[in-house]
Amino acid sequence: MTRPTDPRILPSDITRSELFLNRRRLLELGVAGAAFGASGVNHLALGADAPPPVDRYKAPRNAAFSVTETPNTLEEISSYNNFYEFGTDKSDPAMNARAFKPTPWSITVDGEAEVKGSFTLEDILKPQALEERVYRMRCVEAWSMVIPWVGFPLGDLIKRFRPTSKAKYVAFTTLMDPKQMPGERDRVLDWPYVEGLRMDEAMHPLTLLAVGVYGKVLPNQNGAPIRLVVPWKYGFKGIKSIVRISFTENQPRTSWSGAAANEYGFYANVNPAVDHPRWSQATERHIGGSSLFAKRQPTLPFNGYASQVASLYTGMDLRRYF
Ligand SMILES: Nc1nc2c(c(=O)[nH]1)N[C@H]1C(S)=C(S)[C@@H](COP(=O)(O)O)O[C@H]1N2
Ligand SMILES: [Mo]
Repeated sequence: MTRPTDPRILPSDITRSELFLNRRRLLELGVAGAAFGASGVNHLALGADAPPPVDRYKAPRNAAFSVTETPNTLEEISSYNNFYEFGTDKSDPAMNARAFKPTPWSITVDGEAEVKGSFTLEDILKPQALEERVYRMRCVEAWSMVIPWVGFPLGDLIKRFRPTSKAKYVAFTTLMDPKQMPGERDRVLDWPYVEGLRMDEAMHPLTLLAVGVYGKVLPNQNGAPIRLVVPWKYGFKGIKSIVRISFTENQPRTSWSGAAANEYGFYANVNPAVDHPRWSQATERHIGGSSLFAKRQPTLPFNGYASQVASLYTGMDLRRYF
């Protein structure tokens, strides 16, 4: 993994401008506000003047790790986001992440591991076979979506770094760059955004590093170029735009527990029986469709993934470790 990067494989070589149609041109073409051509991407949902995402990550669906519910549209997935680095409203990331540059990208690996250093995204991706997985996603704010991610199991990457026996947790850090991430100029969170998993959670085959959605590169607002997806946990565990992975002996600090420890625990397993201090977690609002008349649906323990993950927490009091 420490070999020099082969410049021939740089995805940054794909000129986004070739695919770029600015808003004025769209207006001239009379298609502003309409679905974006054959790709089905709504250009405006992605943020006016944002280049449409590139079809770089077409990958076969892993049916064994996919739910059968209908996925949300790319428009929904890319226009209703939480990414405080780009603002605190759900519509802010799509607008404010337009100019964000997710290439070139590298990730620093440090802590309790034999293989450490700085690795380009290409180094990281080269040996990994990508697959599509349709996952149920659930935010602590009691809304949900179904998303066809493209990525690979985090555990496969972790093995390449050969964590030592002292590594009990894996910590993740988002890019700190207030020039590109205007939200980092406001002290709403203690930047940079950090998250962590216990090693067995990180190694679980459901835990994904995602680089795409619907076969396209991740829209910036969804955490380009690489983000974590942990489908049995509240969305805030799914840290975006990762620049550091650290193997630690002690439970790492996490941004949301740092901001409000009584509201956002380290474990954050989706649990309809444990209410958020300010609202119920028993039901959820599914984003999309005709949400005007949409009924709230019951929230499932571990977001429906209990048969796969409940055993990770045997013997733990999940009311205490929420
Ligand atoms: N760096 C970073 N990662 C983040 C967040 C954030 O504000 N900053 N928000 C989290 C929350 S609360 C949710 S619900 C999910 C939303 O992911 P999505 O916008 O791709 O649906 O991202 C998570 N990852
Ligand atoms: Mo969230």
